[in-house]
Amino acid sequence: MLSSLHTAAAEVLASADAAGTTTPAGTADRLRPLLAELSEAPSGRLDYRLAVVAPMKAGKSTLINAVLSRELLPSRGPAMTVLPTCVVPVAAESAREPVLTVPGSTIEGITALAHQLALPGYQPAVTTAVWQHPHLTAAEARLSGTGAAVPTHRTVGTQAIHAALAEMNDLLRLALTVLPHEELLAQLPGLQPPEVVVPVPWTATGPAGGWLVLVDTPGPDEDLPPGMLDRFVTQEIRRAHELLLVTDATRRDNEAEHTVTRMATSVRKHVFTVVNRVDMADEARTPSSSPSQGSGVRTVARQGLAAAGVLRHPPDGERRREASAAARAFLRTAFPLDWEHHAEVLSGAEIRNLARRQWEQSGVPALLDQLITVRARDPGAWALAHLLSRLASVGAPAIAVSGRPLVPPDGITVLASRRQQVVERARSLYVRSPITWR
Ligand SMILES: Nc1nc2c(ncn2[C@@H]2O[C@H](COP(=O)(O)OP(=O)(O)OP(=O)(O)O)[C@@H](O)[C@H]2O)c(=O)[nH]1
Ligand SMILES: [Mg+2]
Repeated sequence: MLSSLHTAAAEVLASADAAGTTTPAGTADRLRPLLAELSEAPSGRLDYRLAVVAPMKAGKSTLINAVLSRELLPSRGPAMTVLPTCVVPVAAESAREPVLTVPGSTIEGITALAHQLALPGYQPAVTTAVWQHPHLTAAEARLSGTGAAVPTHRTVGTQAIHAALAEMNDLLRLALTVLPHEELLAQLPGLQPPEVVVPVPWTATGPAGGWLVLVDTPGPDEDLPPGMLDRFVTQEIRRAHELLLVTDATRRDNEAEHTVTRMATSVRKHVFTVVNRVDMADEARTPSSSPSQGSGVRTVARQGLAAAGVLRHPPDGERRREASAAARAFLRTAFPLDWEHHAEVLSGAEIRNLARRQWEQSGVPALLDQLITVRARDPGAWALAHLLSRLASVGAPAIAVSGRPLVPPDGITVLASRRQQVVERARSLYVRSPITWR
């Protein structure tokens, strides 16, 4: 459907680049970045990217895990995420288990960093870094092993993916802490986000006709070499169609929150706001309305994740061991001081009822209802609407500019009319979607 638009856009650009010609101001600059998206579409994959951005430790990874109903992305008390990670939720029938794919360029980049870190000259710096950040001990141990620090291209299953992502992120964190700035700058641009396709209970979308991609990002305010993580975050903000800005209810109105909010709002994309960790903040510090960007919800991601773990397993399903591990993890979160007592006295049905209540109270269902499931129903349509609206701003049909030849003579008119044809077609294809086609 979009190939005719790509041809028209390429013709406008080719004419605009020809010597001595004039196009309406800014046309080429606005059109050029769209060309890649227009040519990607005929290959059948239209992504709608929703980037999750926040200061460090606001709970980005935990929130995505809660949405996925499984502990897939690594999270912990000390700083964790370095490399942005794409997550594609699909219908449970489309995939039995989550599958992680790491791009070849990322494997090469991380392998090169691992080899550098393993050089004897860096040993003292690595030892000091691990002494300061004991959670990196495992990454150091893998470096001295034989090639075990190298990520593999494909990994299947929640636990294996969790471990693989934790390894990759910790290795990168060690590299960011130890290696000189210039050497890192040479490797980092080659690191493309890994991608995990995950079965979830709340969508019927298979891997066809457009994918919703949730992008987990690092906290740009981390105490690492300046600019390193900003670069990843800025790139994902630029690539995203829409942003999910998470703020931490226990750390409101500080410099970190202002920085991330500025980064998110500077690009003029729709921002949906989540105030997370509301269980840890007193009401006085958490205004009931969300920050300035309009729509938003308040969440307790950790509670949502623990409850979802219980609810994901059918009460009489085959995976009993996993179900009882999920029940224990849930009770540990719900009753940190005496969870063992609750494990003894509560029946399976009582634990499920409690989990259902806590899931509802966690705010995660509200996030699903207000934002995520709406986008997941027709991600291709949302991506297309976004693309068409950006194309609409490229240039009005050309009018003569101070007597000089106008180029393309009618290229922009052709582009505009093809765009209109695509809009009409999309209107008839996606009649039930809440998108306003313009
Ligand atoms: N009490 C409470 N803890 C939470 C909540 N959400 C996340 N956490 C905990 O906060 C810690 C940090 O969560 P992460 O998901 O790693 O946060 P993040 O924003 O991804 O962190 P970085 O990737 O390091 O920037 C973990 O120990 C989570 O279990 C919440 O709503 N309430
Ligand atoms: Mg994280």
